Amino acid sequence: MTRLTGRSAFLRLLIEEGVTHLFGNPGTTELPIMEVVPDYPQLKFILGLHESVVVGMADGYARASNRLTAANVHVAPGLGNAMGALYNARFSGSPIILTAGQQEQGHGLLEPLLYAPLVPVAQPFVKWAVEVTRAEDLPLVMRRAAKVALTPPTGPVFISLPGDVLEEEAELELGAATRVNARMRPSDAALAELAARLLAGKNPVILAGHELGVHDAFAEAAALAELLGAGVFHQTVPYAAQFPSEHPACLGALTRNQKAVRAALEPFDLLVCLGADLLRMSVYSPIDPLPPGMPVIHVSEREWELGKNHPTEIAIQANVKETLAALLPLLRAQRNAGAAAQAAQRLAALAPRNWSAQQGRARLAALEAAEETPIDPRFLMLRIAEALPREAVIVEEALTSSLTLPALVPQRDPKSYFGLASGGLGFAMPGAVGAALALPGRPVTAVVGDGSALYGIQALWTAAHLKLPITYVIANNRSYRILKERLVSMRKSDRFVGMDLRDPDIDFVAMARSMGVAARRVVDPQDVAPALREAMRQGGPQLVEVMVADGFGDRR
Ligand SMILES: Cc1ncc(C[n+]2csc(CCOP(=O)(O)OP(=O)(O)O)c2C)c(N)n1
Ligand SMILES: [Mg+2]
Repeated sequence: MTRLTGRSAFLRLLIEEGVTHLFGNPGTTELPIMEVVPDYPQLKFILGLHESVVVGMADGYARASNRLTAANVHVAPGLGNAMGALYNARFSGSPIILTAGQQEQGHGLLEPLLYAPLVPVAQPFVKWAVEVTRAEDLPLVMRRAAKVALTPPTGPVFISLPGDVLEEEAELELGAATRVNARMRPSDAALAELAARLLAGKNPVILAGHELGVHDAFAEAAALAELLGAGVFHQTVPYAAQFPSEHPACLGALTRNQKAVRAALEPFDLLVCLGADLLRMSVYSPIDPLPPGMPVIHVSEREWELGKNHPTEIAIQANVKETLAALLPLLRAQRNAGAAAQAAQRLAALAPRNWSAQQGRARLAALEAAEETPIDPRFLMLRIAEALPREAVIVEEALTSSLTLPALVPQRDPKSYFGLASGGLGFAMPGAVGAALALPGRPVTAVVGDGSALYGIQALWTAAHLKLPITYVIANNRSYRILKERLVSMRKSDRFVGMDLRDPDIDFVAMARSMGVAARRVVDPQDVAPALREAMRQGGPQLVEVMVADGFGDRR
């Protein structure tokens, strides 16, 4: 037993659970915590200047490290500000313990400023939400929160910390961490059935998901693709990297367009979904993205995803790496010479349309637009791809401007790419900070649209404060171009209201400099490459604002 205040117990328990960074934005209700932060140098406090940025940084850190991450925000308004980022973290399954200071119990009843019950606010977006009512419960609550966040399906949890609990002294037994080993592999019978079904497919295709990246299973997935002679699509949502793009079986990413996805899948007779979301879409369409009657095999540790929207012939709740490790020897043993020859033939036939072939075409298209001013975003993406060092980490949220980026920059390793999660904007600016903290030694390049950047622009200050090796490339088309495009294509109107970021124009260079980030603006296509090279050479946080075409003749 140790006699401790609630505030010290809170920090000690975070540290004992392996947390190294506490992302936060403090207020009066968090002062007890801030007071003791200096007592625990093992836990680095990372200040974010808005709660969406705080949770966005934590999300980036969690995605890039797959480790338990902590974030603290300020009572009801702070939690409210964080909800969009929390929604993102829920999609990406980030194991975050989100806490908020709360008005003292009883005092809250008087409805003071800043008070509202916090648990019901956080609840819909987290795996578990609870308010601590006695300091003596902190060990149990914190240990359980860590366990819940880290057990697949991983995801954020929320704890409300009333002031009186943080002040209270109690005799505490801090206990010890529990880690649930959820690296389950299927039963022998299930593996045998799976192997037989896979070998019965005449023309299978694989849908690769982020669980392959999270569990470091690129090699196993590649071996499966080779054994089956199956092409591999990246899943529709790029929470994290999914499959090495340069592998000859890689066919690039499926879009979130139902009609296009269905057409892409139609030629195949079996869809093998590995640690992926089965065709998560965005905008409504009456068309089902899965071709009618297409048989599906789905392996995921996220039980909820299995058979969620589509009947699934074989649905297996298991760890994808363990499953593949057990499955591959069976397939090797059972596959006959005829099947092996057919697989090799299918694989060879993918060459003209695999990722590498697509990259060649994307490169040519980008080069054809090389002279255009304003700069064609495809040309910008090509120049970014060329400038990136091999070990670079991409954080991406540039919508229309970055459409071609996944075709130009290969996913090489599980930490090489972090993109859109829930559709909610505001991840990339702070996410890059979290990724840079989680992956020391790896330069981070954040490719961000002008609109998207403004949902998390304060992250620039944290990047400057911590001198992080991040290059922010802002694709500035002075608009919400995607909304304009959709108004035209979906509603046949070009009366653009609320989609232009002009008059006054936004000066990202001045904004970056005001927060301590060196910045330059590029207008001429031939200046793109030198500006990117120079920014990346500097090492510290840098911003390159690139004026790109708005797609509508830059009319005002
Ligand atoms: C939090 C949040 N608010 C609003 C939106 C709606 N939205 C989707 S795309 C978009 C425009 C993004 O602009 P930008 O980053 O400049 O990319 P562009 O469309 O110009 O390529 C907006 C406002 C959203 N997805 N998330
Ligand atoms: Mg824009």
